[in-house]
Amino acid sequence: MKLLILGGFLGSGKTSVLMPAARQIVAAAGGGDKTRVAIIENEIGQVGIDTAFTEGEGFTTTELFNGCVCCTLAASLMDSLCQLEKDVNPDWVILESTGLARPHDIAESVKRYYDENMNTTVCVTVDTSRWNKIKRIAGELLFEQIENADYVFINKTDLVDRDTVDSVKADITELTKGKVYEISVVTDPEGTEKVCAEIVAEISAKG
Ligand SMILES: Nc1nc2c(ncn2[C@@H]2O[C@H](COP(=O)(O)OP(=O)(O)OP(=O)(O)O)[C@@H](O)[C@H]2O)c(=O)[nH]1
Ligand SMILES: [Mg+2]
Repeated sequence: MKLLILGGFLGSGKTSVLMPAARQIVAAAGGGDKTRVAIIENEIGQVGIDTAFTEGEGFTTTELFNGCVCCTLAASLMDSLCQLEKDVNPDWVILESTGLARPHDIAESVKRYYDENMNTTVCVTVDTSRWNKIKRIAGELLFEQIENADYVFINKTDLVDRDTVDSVKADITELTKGKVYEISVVTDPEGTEKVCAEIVAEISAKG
């Protein structure tokens, strides 16, 4: 099983990116078979708004609520992966982490406690329109999320002007070791699908 972890601050676009990513995985496998992808939704609270959405699209979705899988619910994540492998045996698991998680830590624990050879990838979304405000409030957390990401999506570029996109991109590029893409899930869904297809192909090539 490959694990794609979608991280990024609250409201940055994780769920919006999840669907094109899941669709591109299914398409890359020849289309049609949605059991190739399973989704895990992690939420800090008790209510899962995102789950109704992912299940509505036909993907098996496991909910992990009331905590964060990068800390308090780490053991529950291992249980869920084990259960999914047994029941569904998907090629890919996409995990949407909470906005307050450190996705790189999740990847590390999965390798340490579940499978040291697991193909894990961290993809982080950034709300370009709120970057300058949020970095002042949640600086350290945001920076850590981005620093260790394999891919960073500078999202919601439709809400800002070109200069703002460029300055946010400069900040992110300086911070991260990963590849940086500009996207706008809402106004350019085709562009987002294309980026997801590219990433799915790259991850698949890693084995
Ligand atoms: N204008 C614009 N809105 C967007 C874009 N991407 C996402 N949104 C909107 O931003 C809001 C949050 O998007 P989500 O995908 O739910 O974000 P999230 O990171 O999953 O949010 P949480 O799970 O609550 O942390 C929704 O209302 C989306 O429709 C974008 O590219 N442009
Ligand atoms: Mg979400």
